[in-house]
Amino acid sequence: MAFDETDWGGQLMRVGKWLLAAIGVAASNASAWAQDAVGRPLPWEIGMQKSYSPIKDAVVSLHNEVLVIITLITLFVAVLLGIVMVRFSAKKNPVASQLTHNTWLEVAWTLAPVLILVIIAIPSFRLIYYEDRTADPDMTIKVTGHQWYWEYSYPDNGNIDIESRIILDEDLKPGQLRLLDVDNQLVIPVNKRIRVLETSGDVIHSFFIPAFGVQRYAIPGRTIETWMEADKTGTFYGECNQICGTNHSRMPISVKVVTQPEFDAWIKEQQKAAGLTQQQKVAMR
Ligand SMILES: [Cu+2]
Repeated sequence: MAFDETDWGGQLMRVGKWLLAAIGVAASNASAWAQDAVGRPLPWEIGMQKSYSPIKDAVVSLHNEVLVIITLITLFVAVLLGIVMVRFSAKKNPVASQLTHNTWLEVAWTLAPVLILVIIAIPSFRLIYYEDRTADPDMTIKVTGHQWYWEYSYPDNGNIDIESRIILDEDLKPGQLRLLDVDNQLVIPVNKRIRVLETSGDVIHSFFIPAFGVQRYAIPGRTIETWMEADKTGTFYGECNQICGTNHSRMPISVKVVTQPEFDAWIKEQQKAAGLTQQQKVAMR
């Protein structure tokens, strides 16, 4: 699949920033943010977050295709309305037509929308199956939603298990993002296909990372699969986006994408902290 790289959100943001600068308002406090925060929301953003993964490229591409179709439909309906208002106004057309049925016209205006929906459905289903499963992943992580934190397990790396909780407002350090930064990040290697298996320990949560185009329910008693592949190192932010209780807004996702050697070093550190024995380490091989 070839995906259009047009970044409408970025374009709109640039226009917004320019307008604000023109009236003398500081458009963004980007410098105050952590330097490596790559996938994160920005002030005055209208479109989607910039893409940093193949799935998100596909999402943006489908979005642009559908945008063309709905724009054409809207223009077509607007033109028809204009014609009706001018040509069939009470002034110009005092005697209304008594016509109530026209079989061919009715067949046409039923079939045309059906065809348009089929045209949209084909790339849409293609995308659903594309993000559903990855053929040969480089590694697997398991994501478990809890009220109200995330748990990340690395079954390929000795079942390391980390819990990730929000940094509360009063504990925020300079450069940390409110409602987005966490104590323990999900760490993954760059340019690697990562199979994500999701489940929940209590209620339904949803694992959502806009920059990777990842959005999947975490449902208790079920395991749901998706995948992600980051094409840039840095920090990427997401949130639980399924209403899951009082602190639904207090379970952000922060992903640290690092190089493979950095990832290996991090895994070793975690194994040491978890106190894995040599026997367990050998068994993992
Ligand atoms: Cu949740």
